[in-house]
Amino acid sequence: MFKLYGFCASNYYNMVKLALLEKGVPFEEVPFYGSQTPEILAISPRGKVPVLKTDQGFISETSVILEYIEQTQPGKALLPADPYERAQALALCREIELYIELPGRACYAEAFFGMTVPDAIKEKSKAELLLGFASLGRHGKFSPYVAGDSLSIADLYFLYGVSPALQVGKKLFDIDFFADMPAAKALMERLGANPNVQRIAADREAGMPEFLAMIAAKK
Ligand SMILES: N[C@@H](CCC(=O)N[C@@H](CS)C(=O)NCC(=O)O)C(=O)O
Repeated sequence: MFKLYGFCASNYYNMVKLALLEKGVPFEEVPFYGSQTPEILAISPRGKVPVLKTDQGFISETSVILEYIEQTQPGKALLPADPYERAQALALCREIELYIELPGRACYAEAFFGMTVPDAIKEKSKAELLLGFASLGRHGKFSPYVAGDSLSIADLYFLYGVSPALQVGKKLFDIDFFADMPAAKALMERLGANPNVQRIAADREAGMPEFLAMIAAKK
């Protein structure tokens, strides 16, 4: 059985967890925080979460884990069978990760953890986020899912990569990045009603005090 290493407050961890739940693949969760200690680096080469333990060994990097699960596991397909449509869905994942999640992440310390992020970094993130959301608005189909008519890996990136960036927009820049994207907003609300998404949100809530205590200890 797969073992999913990570913690419930991690948005990348939750992308993989949702893929496994949606496909009905059995897995065990192993509490694991990223760091640069030799023990952690022996499992995760860059010290990041999540990591998937398979019968053959560990796999790191969310996009790679998700493709591995898609290639090896039965259950609901989370990528289109048609190669062109598949490429579009994967491009949307990459665009969300590179142009929305990562610039948003540069501001998480201030938006979520009571720290201060230098103005130059915030300005850079704001400019990148505006371009990232514009790109999502052009490329996303939202008909009704991000990449078309069925739930795909792009929706996992959307749900867990875009949500924190939306909060960064509101908290730090007083911007609603969804202001001109009603279909995206509606999809986010619909995804929130999915029972597996709700289960993950409850686990996240339960794991949050431990995670915040760890962040406080690091400060
Ligand atoms: N590129 C990685 C990013 C994963 C990532 O940033 N994980 C965060 C938690 S959400 C982490 O492990 N942070 C710990 C650290 O950087 O020390 C992936 O796609 O899996």
